[in-house]
Amino acid sequence: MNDKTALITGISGQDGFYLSELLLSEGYRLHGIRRRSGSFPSSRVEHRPGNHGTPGVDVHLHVGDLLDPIGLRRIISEAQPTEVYNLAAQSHVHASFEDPIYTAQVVAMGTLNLLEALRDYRDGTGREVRFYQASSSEMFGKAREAPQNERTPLRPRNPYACAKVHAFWQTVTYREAYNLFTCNGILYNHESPRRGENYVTRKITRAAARIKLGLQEHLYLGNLDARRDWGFAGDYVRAMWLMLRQDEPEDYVVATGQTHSVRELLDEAFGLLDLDWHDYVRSDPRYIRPTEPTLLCGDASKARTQLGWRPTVTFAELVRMMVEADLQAAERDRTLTEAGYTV
Ligand code: NAP
Ligand code: G4F
Repeated sequence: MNDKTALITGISGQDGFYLSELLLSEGYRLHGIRRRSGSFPSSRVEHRPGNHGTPGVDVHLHVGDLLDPIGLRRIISEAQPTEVYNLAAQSHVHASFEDPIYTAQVVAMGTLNLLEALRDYRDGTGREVRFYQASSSEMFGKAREAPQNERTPLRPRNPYACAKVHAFWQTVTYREAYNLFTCNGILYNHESPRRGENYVTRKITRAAARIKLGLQEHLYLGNLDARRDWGFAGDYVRAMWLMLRQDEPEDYVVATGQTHSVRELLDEAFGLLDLDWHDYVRSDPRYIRPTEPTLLCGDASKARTQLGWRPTVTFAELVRMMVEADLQAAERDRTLTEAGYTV
């Protein structure tokens, strides 16, 4: 058996994509869990490497769900992973206000289902497994200090963050109580051309490109004063992997340490296309959240010192990368539209 075998939950998401690329380049045998989809092939995994038996690409996709503990056990015993990356989540903060119970089930109980399955697997087989938990800066919520680090108290401000806090402490508990190698990566916002279209960065870069090409007239947004510490997803998955390379399991903050507002993001994205966003952006109260975090800005000194990790992509480079990708996608859409297709 290859001694580098990883299992990724949430492989169809943004981070699942970049982590798969990294692990494959590091020679891993890769297993991923994807949810059953009504449509076939599921559009979010159809393009993933190895899904069609690409020669030399060692990826096995399993249909499963964090809410199905029996299925998780079956997948783990089939995959025999040496590392597990738990990326699966209902990851949209605003959606968590509308679906708090579902969010808690997937994010909190789903993580516990996985940890329990891993504990039994390790105890039953004697095989050690290293575990990464996708924790979030949202756990700091109403932080009284900025920037935040690994010692900053957790003060979650929304159902998603509360569920992530539960998963965070279970991850610590399984490390301390059961001697499992478990790490929390407390990651700040990270984005890419693979970001879901309903997160603010991608919503803006996609709209700017479509407005430029005449495919869209307006962009409806919520709080333009919100600030985030935005980095590039490709950089952040490397930190996940590095955490599981250490001698001892620990928790790490991963961030750029710089924040920008949604307004600055609009300036940057629309500016690249010689557009003035004030002409197109409209306010929609439906996108305003009942609560927002105070100021999420991360101090990644520990990751820098212990993991040797640092971000390589600046905010301006990230926005450019996303606008360019969305412009290409919009050009494809325009071609299809002109040929009479509905996109
Ligand atoms: P994402 O694009 O929303 O991906 C989430 C993944 O979870 C998708 O593959 C989704 O599958 C899967 N999933 C959802 N519910 C599931 C369930 N019940 N069982 C199995 N799989 C399920 O999120 P991301 O941006 O890649 O983030 C990865 C992880 O990091 C998430 O846990 C997120 O909360 C956390 N995080 C993200 C950031 C960030 O800025 N991106 C920052 C901090 C923490 P479908 O394709 O079927 O929907
Ligand atoms: O892009 P967002 O939806 O990301 P948010 O809420 O920060 O959450 C993301 O990052 C977290 C890490 O800190 C992850 F844990 C989480 O899974 C997710 O990946 O919103 C960013 C900001 C918010 O303050 C929001 O109020 O943008 C503001 N915003 C303004 N108008 C909007 C909009 N956000 C969205 N999604 N859509 C809007 O129209």
